[in-house]
Amino acid sequence: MIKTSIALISALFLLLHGCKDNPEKEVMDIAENTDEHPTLFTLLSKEKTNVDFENTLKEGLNANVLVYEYLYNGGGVATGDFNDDGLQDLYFTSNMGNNKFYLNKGNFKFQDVTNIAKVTGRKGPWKTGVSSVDINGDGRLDFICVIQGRCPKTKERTSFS
Ligand SMILES: [Ca+2]
Ligand SMILES: [Ca+2]
Repeated sequence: MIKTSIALISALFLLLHGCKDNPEKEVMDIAENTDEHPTLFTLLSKEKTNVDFENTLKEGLNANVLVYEYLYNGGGVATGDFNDDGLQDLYFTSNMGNNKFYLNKGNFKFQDVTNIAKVTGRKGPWKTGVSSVDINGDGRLDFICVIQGRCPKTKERTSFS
């Protein structure tokens, strides 16, 4: 009986502290950097960085957690100096939309070069992640995207660097 009561009280405590009224408020609290609560990271706006990538999911009959349990696992991000200028660039995968590739221009400014580099990824779902590696051993960094689900044999391996 005592173990059950302790478990219920613990569950109630976790439930109450796990629920927040306003998740955006929490993000803003984390971003506030004060002398009393110094932060390691600073939230930068898309207006400052030009990074406007969003992994937007559109739920439907064939896209919901009952059909696909990994629906909310998210996309991926890879960093690396893909153009050998000494600055870390960014590549984001979107589960349902177009991937985005940003070249670092310095001072936290990025340029969207997705269409120039022709690296939007395949049309439609389901792009799950990305990693940076010199996959072909030519000494230049590549990024490799992961797609989950069925696709034609001819589309199984597509690389770009
Ligand atoms: Ca770079
Ligand atoms: Ca390479």
